[in-house]
Order: sequence, then C-alpha cells, then structure tokens
Amino acid sequence: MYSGAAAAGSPRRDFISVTLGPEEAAGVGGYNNSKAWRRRSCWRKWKQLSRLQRSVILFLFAFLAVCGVISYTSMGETWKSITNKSLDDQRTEQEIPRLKLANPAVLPAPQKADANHGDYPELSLQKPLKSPHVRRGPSNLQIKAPRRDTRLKTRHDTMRAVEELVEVDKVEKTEKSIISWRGAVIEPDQSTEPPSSKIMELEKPSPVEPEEQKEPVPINERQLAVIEAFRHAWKGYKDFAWGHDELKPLSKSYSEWFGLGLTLIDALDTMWILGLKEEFEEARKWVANDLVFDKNVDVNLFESTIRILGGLLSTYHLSGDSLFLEKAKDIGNRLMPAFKTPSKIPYSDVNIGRGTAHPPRWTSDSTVAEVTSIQLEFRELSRLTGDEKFRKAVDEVMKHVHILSGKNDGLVPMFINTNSGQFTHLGVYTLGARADSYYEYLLKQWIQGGKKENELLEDYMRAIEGVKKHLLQRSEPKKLTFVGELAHGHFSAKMDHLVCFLPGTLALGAHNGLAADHMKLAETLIETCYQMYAQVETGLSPEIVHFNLHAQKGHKDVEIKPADRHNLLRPETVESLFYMYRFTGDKKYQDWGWEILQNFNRYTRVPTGGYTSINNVQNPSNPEPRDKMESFFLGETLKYMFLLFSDDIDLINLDKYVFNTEAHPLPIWVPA
Ligand code: DMJ
Repeated sequence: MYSGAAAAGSPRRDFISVTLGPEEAAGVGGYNNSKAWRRRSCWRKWKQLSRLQRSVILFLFAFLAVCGVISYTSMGETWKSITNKSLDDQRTEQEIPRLKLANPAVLPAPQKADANHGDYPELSLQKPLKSPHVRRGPSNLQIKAPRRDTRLKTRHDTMRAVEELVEVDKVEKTEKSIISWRGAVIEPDQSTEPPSSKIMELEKPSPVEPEEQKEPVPINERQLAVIEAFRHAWKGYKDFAWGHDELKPLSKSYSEWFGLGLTLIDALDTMWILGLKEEFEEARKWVANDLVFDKNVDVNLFESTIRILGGLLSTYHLSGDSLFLEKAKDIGNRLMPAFKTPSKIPYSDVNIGRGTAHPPRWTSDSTVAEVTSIQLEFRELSRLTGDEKFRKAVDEVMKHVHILSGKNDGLVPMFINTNSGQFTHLGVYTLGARADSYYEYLLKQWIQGGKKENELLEDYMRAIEGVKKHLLQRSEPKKLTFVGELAHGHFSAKMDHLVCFLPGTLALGAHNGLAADHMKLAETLIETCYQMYAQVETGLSPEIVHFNLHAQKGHKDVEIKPADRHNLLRPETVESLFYMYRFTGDKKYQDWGWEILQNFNRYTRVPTGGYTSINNVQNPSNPEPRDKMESFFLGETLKYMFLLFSDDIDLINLDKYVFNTEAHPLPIWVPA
C-alpha cells in the first residue's frame, strides 16, 4: 500500500518487501484473480526458489514432456488403425452388394446359407456341448450353450424325423416282407412304387389282413405231385406264352382271347396256396409292370369277372398286397358299362378301353349263368372300396331274376333278354352250360353275406327241389344218380361235365346247415362224376356224357358221342371231390382225385412244358391233343387237387372263405 514518507524529503525509491498472507493475496476485502496478477505471483515464487529446486522442477517437466510425446505416438497408431478399420468396414458393406449382383448365379444365396447353418449346426459344434469343460466355463459361454442346445434340438428333431421316415420305410418293408407263404417270407419288388406313395399307402388303413401265418402243415407226396404238375404247366406258359392268355403247348406258342394275361392272373392265388414263392413274385412283377386294362378290346363280362376280377381280389386277400386291389378296382370300373341296358340285365361284352358294351352280334340275349355269376366278385369289390355301385348293379340282377316268371320249380331257362329283361328260349332246363353257376351263386352269395339274404336261400332251396323233381334219374347197369336235362317236357339223359360242380355245392350247403338230404345227394352225384372218368378208356371224363337208362348187354352207364369226347382239363369233379373230402374225411375222394391227376399226367402232359386239352378221351394210344391249356387248369383244377390232398382244414378254411366259380377264394363277410 502507499505511505506519508514520500511527501517529506528525498526522491530515492526504496521497495519494502512485504510478505502477504493468503488473505492479502486474495485481496481481502476484494477478489483479484487476473492472469497478470497470477503470472507475476508465480514468477516471484520461481525467483524465490533455489537453483537446485529450479533444476529439479525443470527436469521433471522435461521428463513428463518426453513421456507425453511417446504416448502420443502410440495412441496415434491405435487411433489410425481404428479409423482405418472403420473405413474398411464401411467399404466392405458397400462392396458386398455389388459382388452379389455381379455373380447372382454362382454365389449361394446368403440368407439360405445362413438359414441352413442355423438349422443344421456343424457337427463340430456338438462336441464342446457334450464336454463338461464347456459347462464349467465362463458364464457367457454358459449363456450361449442353451442356444446351441436349441440348435441341436432342431437338428435332433430333423434327424428324428428322418429316422422316423426311415423307420416307416423299414416298417413298410417289413409289412410287405411278412407277406406269409404259410411259413415262408416274400420280399416284393421295391422298385415298383415311388417312396411317397409308399408313405401315403401306410397312412391308409389296410382293409384286409393277409392270411394268418401259421405253422405250415407238412406237404404230402400227392401235394408234391400237384406242385410238380403246376411247375411243369407253368414252365410251358413261361417259356412260350408269358403274358398272353393261353399256352399252346404243342406249337410252343399262345392264343389270345382278351389279351390280358388270363392264365397268369388266374394262376396267382394257386401259386400262393401251393407256396410257389418265386413264381408268384415273377408274376406279380408282370401284374405291376405290364398288366394294362386301358385297351381297345372286347371282353366277356362273365369270364373276365370270374377269372380276372375274382383272381385279383382273392390274391389281394391272401397276400395283403394292395397292387391287386388297385388292379381289381380298375377292371371292375371298366366292366361297369355292361350294366347300362334298358333292363339292367348286363350285356355279355364290354370294350374295356372305350367304355362301351354290347350283346353278341346275333342276339340281344345274355346267358342266365353269365349275368347271375358275377355277384360274389362285384359285391366284394364294393365292400373293399366302399363304392356301392358295384353291388347295386349285381344285386339288381338277382332281385330281378328272383321275381321273374318262366322258371320251373326254381329251375331257370338258359337265356335272358337285355332289352325286355325276360327269360327267352323257355322250356329248356339244365344244370350244365349256360345255367350252372346260377345255382352255385345262389348258395354262395347267401354264405358270403352271412346267411341273411333269404331270397337267395329260397331260390336255391327251390331250385334243388326242382332238380330232384325234374332232372334226377338213375343209370343202368350201375344205377348211378345223374342230373339230366329237360326240354319242353322231355327228359334227356345228357349230363355235361360242368354239372359236376353240384355235389360240391350241395355238400357246402349241407355244411352250412341246409337239409341233410343235400349231403346224401352230393354223395351219390360225386360217385357218378367219378364214374364219368373211371368208365372211360383214358380215365378222363369227356365234356358230355349220355347215361344209359336201360340195361343193355356189354354197355356201361356212360355213353359218349363223337362230338363230346374231348376233355378241356376242367375242374368240376376235382372241385367236388375237394368239398366231399373236407366235409367227410373219406379218403376215397382223395384216391379218386389221385387217379385223375395221374391220368392227366399220362394223357395230357406235354414233355416240353404245359398240359393240353385232348379231343378223344376214348383213345389212350392217341388222345388227339388239341394244343391248348385253358387258364382254369392252373386257376382251378390243380388248386382243387392240392386242396383235396391236404389234411389242413385251415388251408382256405371253408368257414372263412367262399370260392367263386373260378376257384378264387373270397372272404365270407361274417365268418361262421
Ligand atoms: C370255369 O371258367 C368256371 O368254372 C365256370 O364256372 C365254368 N367253366 C370253367 C371251368 O370248366
């Protein structure tokens, strides 16, 4: 501060150093914090320091400055790299889209790749997850682990789904391969159906169970002989007629009727029953790959129903293989146009490719047997498919015939008109050709439907009474009971071999609770049928016989006209022998059948394969082979032979199955 001495005397400027306390410095009574004041104050302090103190301070400042420069350089590098990285990142983000656009067809779609990666983590990811080390890891890894688990679960699920599909396929293979051969196993051709359809097929409940697998009953010598005969016949068919309708064994060729592999289809269930696995498999392949119904061809409704539809349905039931049901549906649908007639009595012929039907060229009639012996098959087709149209069409025929006038004590004429629906050619009654299976199917439909359809039973019972009343006679000298014919009130002692279905049918009726005298009649009639073989030079029956009604010296019961002495390898007698043996256990029926088989082998067997129809059963030295093996020889005759020689009543149990007229077993809907 300024004082009074300066006012008294000398002009010399003496400064008195005054040390100011903080209050002073702070300007007690007033705050002074100017930069100039602070600078002056620091300088004063610096001056007050010793030289050593100043040196130490300067050294420290210098050291700090050097450290600062070094750390600046290092920070700069770091910063530079961070800055560059960020620039690079920016550039990459901008450039990738351009690359994607430049190579759209080559580069995988990134999103898809990512998605895949998400769904299917690499296998290497699974290992650490299993390792406890990872479980024990830092918390951040443990947080990630559930995400990996999720991925793994996704993959696991996918794998499981794949495994399930594989299992489905395995199950299906197993299901198919457990197709029973009464003990053996079939492995069907897997290549015939695409995998997707296989899976679809599994989703559908199978409407049938294949035949139960049981301990096979040992096959006896006679059955082996039938198998040998079948194989011989099959060899001829395979070598010279494969896929065609009939074998011509002598000319080593074939004949066509419908061009649908008739013999092969007719023989399918026989091969099954005989246990011929390889042959069956080969035939199945043909059905799968070569059997085509979309053909511009006229087929006979009756013949194609009993042989093809019947054969496919029974094979389906025995094997459980849906291929046969599919084929049955196909042919069944293609035959339906036959029922489009004014009377709903079906036409005899159908073009299965065009879907048109017509009667034979010379008439608008159909035969009664033909229109009334297709019911077992179409009814079964309805049951399997759930499509009522098949059953309705054939039931309508039966209802119509049931109330139709023109019968004679239940016996029907042979023809029916498709326009008027009336019987024609009245007054002629037979149990042979053109009427035979009408009677057979009355009984068998009644059995098939669980014995509830009374009209069928009534018609059957009445007809048998008609047979007894009008058609039965006894021959001389052996007094054989036979079934003749009635034409306009005149009895004829003519009996077709076809009538020999009747003993078996009567026995079947008796087995199902019908009159006991039906069985008696069956026993007498089968004896007659056997004599139709036994009294002939070759031991084989002719197509038609005439019985002697009057004893004449040197004459047998059976007379044969030159026009009737052929044998077509027909089954009816063997068929009835089978029923008779099943229901009585009398071995004589097997012995009679054995004789017949031996005579077929003796006179109809063709060394190079196959059997042939013959023209003359009366000439053992020259039976005059006809060069034709009918499909029913494999479909019926050999099948009934095999069953006749079997002691296994479960080999086509007659309380579970009913044979159609071509020997194709179909299930009884309500088994006894
Ligand atoms: C077969 O087609 C059938 O048995 C039909 O009922 C009659 N004809 C032959 C066999 O002889």
